[in-house]
Amino acid sequence: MQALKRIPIRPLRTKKICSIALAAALALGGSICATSQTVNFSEVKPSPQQVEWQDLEFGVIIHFGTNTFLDREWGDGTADPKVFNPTLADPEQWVRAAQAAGARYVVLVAKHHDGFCLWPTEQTKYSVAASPWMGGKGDLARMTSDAAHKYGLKFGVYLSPWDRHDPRYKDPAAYDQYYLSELTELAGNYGNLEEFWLDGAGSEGHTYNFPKIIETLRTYQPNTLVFADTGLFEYGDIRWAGNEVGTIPYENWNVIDRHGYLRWRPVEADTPLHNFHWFWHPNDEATLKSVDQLVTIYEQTVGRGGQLMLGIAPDNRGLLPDADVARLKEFGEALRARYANNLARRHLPADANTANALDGDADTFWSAPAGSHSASLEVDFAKPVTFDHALTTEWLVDGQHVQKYAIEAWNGGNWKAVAGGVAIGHKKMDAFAPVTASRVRLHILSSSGEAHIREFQLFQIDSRR
Ligand code: FUL
Repeated sequence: MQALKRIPIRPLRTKKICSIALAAALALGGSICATSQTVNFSEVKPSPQQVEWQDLEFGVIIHFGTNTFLDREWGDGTADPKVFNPTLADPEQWVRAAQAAGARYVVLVAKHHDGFCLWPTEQTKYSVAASPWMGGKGDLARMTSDAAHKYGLKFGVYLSPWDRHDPRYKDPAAYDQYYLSELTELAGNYGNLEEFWLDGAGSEGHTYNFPKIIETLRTYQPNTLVFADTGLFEYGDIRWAGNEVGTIPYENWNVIDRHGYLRWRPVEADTPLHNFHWFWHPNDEATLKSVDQLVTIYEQTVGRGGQLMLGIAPDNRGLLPDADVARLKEFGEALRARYANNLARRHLPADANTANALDGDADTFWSAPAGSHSASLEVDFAKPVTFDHALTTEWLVDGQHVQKYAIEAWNGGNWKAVAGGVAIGHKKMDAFAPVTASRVRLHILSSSGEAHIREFQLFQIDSRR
């Protein structure tokens, strides 16, 4: 099971915290070190990179290494590199399977906690270069980034700070240098990195020079989004959901106050395709998540305005098992089937502003009247429609504005709420008992500035199960 993701950072005197945080924030691309006295939550906006990343919605993280051959989850760093010998390693197969599920980016665990590197780094002998695979000439970072780009997916890396193999780990300054050199190779040689995963697991009690690590990353990858978990929040453009079961607690707000400074930090929820297992294990079919479980996970992550990061793991041949490939495909098909028939598209002619939220085009949006704090977006139909799900997406470039909303149906005499909530954010999915109506509205009950809605969609899903 997952250890609590925490890394102690270098102890700081109180008065220096803001300047160090500011340095880290600037290194992260110009974001603001602000206190709640100077900046209001609703005034904090995403960076262009965060806007683009949030639209990806769903990625996969790939675990593969000596653990795959030794039936382990957390290698202790003593495995002989010679055990790493996949005869059929094929990152294109991994990427195709991820794409069939609907994933739009791939993060490769280039080094897990056991220290074994999947690219032929010059910083240690403990890598694929010392394995029999491809005669020691293979490079899985290269093959995976090439495969991702070939199929139009974005690529990123995970480089574990915790290293159970390298002797320099005992000497924080020497290890920082080692880690920075590894990072420089990964950041400099494999094209654009969409996301950099900074995992705090296992690092309790170790001190790292994170400001320098982020500065180095930014030198070569100014647009990378840094995922950082609980203990490393100062460095992150993306935050951890706080669990690995695939659910984002609702309410989910993008702007978070941590230790007195506000930043836009969208959330990513990581969970493996096989319950509790990030790496492949023999005879592990029973842990494979069902399509229903995966759909629920999707709706409790992406459907709560966050990102889903699903763990996939090649087996000891270097291929995703057939059952996993089939499950990923079924999952993608189930999602597409659920959300294929947007009933709101059948609306009667509407004004151009309203039509922008009903056109299935994420690049257009409805705006509530300038300066308003409540408003309604109404959809009218020639004949009553029956629906049991709604999907609402907020245009976030100007900030997250909606703070309370209801979905209401006209019953001939009154508007009746069928669902509602507080945050909408990137995407909000609502499920409810079937309703039949010819007038439906998204009622913004409270917003910090005028609401902007990219899409308001209606579906009839449960009757088809
Ligand atoms: C955790 C690690 O300890 C797991 O092994 C896995 O890599 C997961 C994605 O992150 O913190």
